[in-house]
Amino acid sequence: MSISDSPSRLEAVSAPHQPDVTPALDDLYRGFEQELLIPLWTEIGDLMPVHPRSKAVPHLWSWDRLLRLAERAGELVPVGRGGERRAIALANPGLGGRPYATPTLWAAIQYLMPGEDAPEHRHSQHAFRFVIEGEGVWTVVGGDPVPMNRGDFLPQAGWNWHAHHNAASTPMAWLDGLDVPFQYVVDAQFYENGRDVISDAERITPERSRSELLWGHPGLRPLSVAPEPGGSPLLNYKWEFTNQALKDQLTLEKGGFGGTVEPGHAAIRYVNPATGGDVMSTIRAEFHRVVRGAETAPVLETGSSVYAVFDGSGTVTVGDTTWSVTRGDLFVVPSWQEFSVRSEAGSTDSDEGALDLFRFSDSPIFEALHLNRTEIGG
Ligand code: GTQ
Ligand code: FE2
Repeated sequence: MSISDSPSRLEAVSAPHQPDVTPALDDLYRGFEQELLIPLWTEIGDLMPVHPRSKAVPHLWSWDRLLRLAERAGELVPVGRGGERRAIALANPGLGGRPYATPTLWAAIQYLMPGEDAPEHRHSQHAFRFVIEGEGVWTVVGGDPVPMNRGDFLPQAGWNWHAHHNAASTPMAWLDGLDVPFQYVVDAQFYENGRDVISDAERITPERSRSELLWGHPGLRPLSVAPEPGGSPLLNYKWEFTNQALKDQLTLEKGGFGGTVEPGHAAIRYVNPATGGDVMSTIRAEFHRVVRGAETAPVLETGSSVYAVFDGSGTVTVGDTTWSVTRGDLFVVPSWQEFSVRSEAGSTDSDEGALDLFRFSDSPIFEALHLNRTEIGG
């Protein structure tokens, strides 16, 4: 196709509210094209929509199918220098085949076989791990071995050295979240390889990391150390504390003392114990518990989220799409798409018989730039 026949020019010349096509007008558009100029009036609807129209679409990945493929990768694909991690990213079908769950967020299932090491490296990308199943892997962050068990949330701010090693006799899978797409689009990335093999002193398997011994006591901070700028100094938010916080909110609600965000919906945000703010500058993490039979109010928010179904089962609605979800499933909520969940009866570990959802989002970016907006839908 020649330049003069490009659809954008033909569309532009024949757009509504535009003068009739004349040789002079045609010549003007040809001039724009040759000088690499684009007039606003041909692009306004796409560039300045009345509300966000994300190219990302709502999508659900089933845990069973993901895990089966991760297991196959464990048998067939080695982990080591170069590839660095056996991590398999969720690729949102609206984002052109890129390994992006949303326009800003990377989400992946990472799989490590017994005895395997993922080599040390560091990068500007902020990252976390959330354990959906299993135990026996230690992530070594800045020389501090941190245990990973089901329900644990492990933030790891950018530019920290990290390696993972599986000290158990069984494979382990977990969820990774990073701000890879965001740092890609703003060209912020730096990356460096560390040692190929971690030392024996780092291969120990303590139940609590040094970071937890220092920072893991509610409301108390050590005077002996200054917190790291850039992210939370606490490297593991253990499940027992998250679970207890949610249980206590629901107990208060039952006693008529409130404490929940809405009836039957307890929720917490993971925060930096040194600041009370988000655990990382680009990623927010939360945990939601919706008791059996309860429903959340439909809400629209700027920014995108990825959810992991930690336990229970229910129905999730994102925009025009509704899914039945169950333990381990992962799904995406794009910017400004109405979102609600309903918790349903099902077999579950949590004593409330609730739908338990881990969520991460790019909200800190939106809040820092004053682009955050929330609306109750319905
Ligand atoms: O575990 O260090 O999913 O560097 C993507 C990039 C995990 C990691 C990912 C990473 C890692
Ligand atoms: Fe990494």
